[in-house]
Amino acid sequence: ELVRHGAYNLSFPGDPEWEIPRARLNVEKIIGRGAFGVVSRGLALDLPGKPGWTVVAVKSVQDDASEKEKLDLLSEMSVLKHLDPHPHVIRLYGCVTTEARPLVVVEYAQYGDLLGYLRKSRGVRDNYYSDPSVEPRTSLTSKQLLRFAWQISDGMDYLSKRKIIHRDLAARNVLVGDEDVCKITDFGMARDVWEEDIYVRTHEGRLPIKWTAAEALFGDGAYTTQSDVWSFGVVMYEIFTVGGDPFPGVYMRDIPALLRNGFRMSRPKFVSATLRGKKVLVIGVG
Ligand code: ACK
Repeated sequence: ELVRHGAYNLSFPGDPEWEIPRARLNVEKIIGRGAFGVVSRGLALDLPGKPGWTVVAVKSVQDDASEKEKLDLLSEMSVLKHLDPHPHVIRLYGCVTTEARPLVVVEYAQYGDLLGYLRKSRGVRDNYYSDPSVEPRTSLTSKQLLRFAWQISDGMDYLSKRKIIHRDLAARNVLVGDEDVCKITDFGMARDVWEEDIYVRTHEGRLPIKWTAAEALFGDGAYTTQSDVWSFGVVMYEIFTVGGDPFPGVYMRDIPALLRNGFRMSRPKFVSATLRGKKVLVIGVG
């Protein structure tokens, strides 16, 4: 089914099963803006199975977005449509395709992205994210950090079982919701996402070099569930350095050659002895 868009003459693939009547959605405040699009907080009335008002996040595109960018947003949504609600994956509520700009309505995660959450836990004066020789101070316990890692692995396990390759797993693409629960987000868009200093332009688009598996960087550039596992390893580095920058001191442009020569990121200097030692009990954390 196609929904026609008068003045703009654009067409989006509508889906009556997921369409939210525009009148039941109040878009309130912009909470994030970038080359990728715009994220706002909003309220939705009477979502399926949720009577009354629900706080939601509304994803949209910039005012000057091309039709391709609009369709990309809806293609992310079409990935989410095939998932059942999972505690560690951001949940899709529906979309609005009856206006010039499509809106994708997802679960709201009140604490924002995990990278910001980790960095905030260091306190306002601690800005040493990129200096691995400075021990991070944090209000988070090792157990909480381990729980984040477990939740993300659980969400990724679910995605991989549904044959979804994320391609852009990173702490910036994990959200923290009620009770500090991590939820994976921003998948399906990876190849089209753009962020300075993280993605570089290639024939395929932009790549988050420091999070991308060696085999996906060169060779045929194929992404698999295993390349998501590599990214998960980098996320573990981000978690246990409490928001540290991966590959400290290494220029992004040097990474492919270094990896090809067998170079790997070293273990962070400041990880608590219980996590570093052999006594880590991962089973049952969660
Ligand atoms: O740290 P933040 O507030 O959390 O800043 C980023 C920004 O939008 C750009 O991605 C926030 N954001 C994205 N999706 C959601 C969501 N579902 N719930 C809450 N905040 C979100 C993210």
